[in-house]
Amino acid sequence: MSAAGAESWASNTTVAEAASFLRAAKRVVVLTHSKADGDALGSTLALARTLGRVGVEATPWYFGALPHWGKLAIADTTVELGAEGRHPPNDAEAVVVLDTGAWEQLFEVRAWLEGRAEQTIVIDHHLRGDADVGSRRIVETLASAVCELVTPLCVELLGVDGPEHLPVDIAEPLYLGLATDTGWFRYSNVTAASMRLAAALLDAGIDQPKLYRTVELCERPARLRLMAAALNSLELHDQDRVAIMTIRQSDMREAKAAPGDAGGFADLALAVASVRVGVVLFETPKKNGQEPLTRISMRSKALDDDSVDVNEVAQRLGGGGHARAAGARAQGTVDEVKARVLEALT
Ligand SMILES: [Mn+2]
Repeated sequence: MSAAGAESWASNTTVAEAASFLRAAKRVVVLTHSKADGDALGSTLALARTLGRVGVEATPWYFGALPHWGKLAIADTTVELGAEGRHPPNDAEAVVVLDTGAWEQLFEVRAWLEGRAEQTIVIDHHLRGDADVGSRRIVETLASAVCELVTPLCVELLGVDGPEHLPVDIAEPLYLGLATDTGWFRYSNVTAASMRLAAALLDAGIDQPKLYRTVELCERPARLRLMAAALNSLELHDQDRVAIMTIRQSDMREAKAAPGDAGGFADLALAVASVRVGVVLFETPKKNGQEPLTRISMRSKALDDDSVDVNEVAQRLGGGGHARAAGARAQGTVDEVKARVLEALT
């Protein structure tokens, strides 16, 4: 099998079939993209808790930094933190990959996951993925969050009448993914379906103010110092339409920041009227003998016409994502990568 283009990155199975496949497994490994975000954590936790309730041992494995509130979201659910040389057990009978289907976002676990496509289900809402990650796929690119796609699977597995009847410890992580991937229901990916699901999950009894406080109002002071450094680095290009911020390892040290403190800044510059695309370039820590690597995050403004398709730009840089939010990891120093990003954008 080869990489799937937009035409083949589509569902080839149903929720009912996915549910019966997972029910038949004894041990399930639940994976998501490197550096799990709210949707990645929420979908993996909701599915693992659901499978646990129906007698299937399911363990999420996370690679890369987690958000600082990750522990609160995980609570007493058993999860594993993977690393180089620390990968899931080989006797897993089934694998679920959530919120990505791209090798590029699964690089830390790729060596373990490769060759397991027959046992693997991918559930994703991104525009592209690699067809050889999993033989079964549920893909809906119009879903605002992968939690929107995992919800019917949880409902099916538990045999309840709808999301409003889900146990609150499953409804809550689903809401977490929905809320964070839509910027708390502000982004252009919000649909009537996402609002209906949010309403149903509220009916299930989740505590939305508490969740908002946990995720959005609990930053460490280092995060604000890092934000100040990022804003200080702001450059405007292409008649003030492209905003680029840079975070270097020296900024991380001065702010006493942890890797998880650096995400989500690409949004900030979109507040400026003329700006159509916000870009953050993150200098990754140097590894001995390896080429410098720069992480690129891009956000674009939803405009009536002429919105920039950052997924398309990210793909040209070796990454991907969504039309309004995408990223890539590129070889080269921050300054080298900046020149390439600007060339791709202008
Ligand atoms: Mn997502």
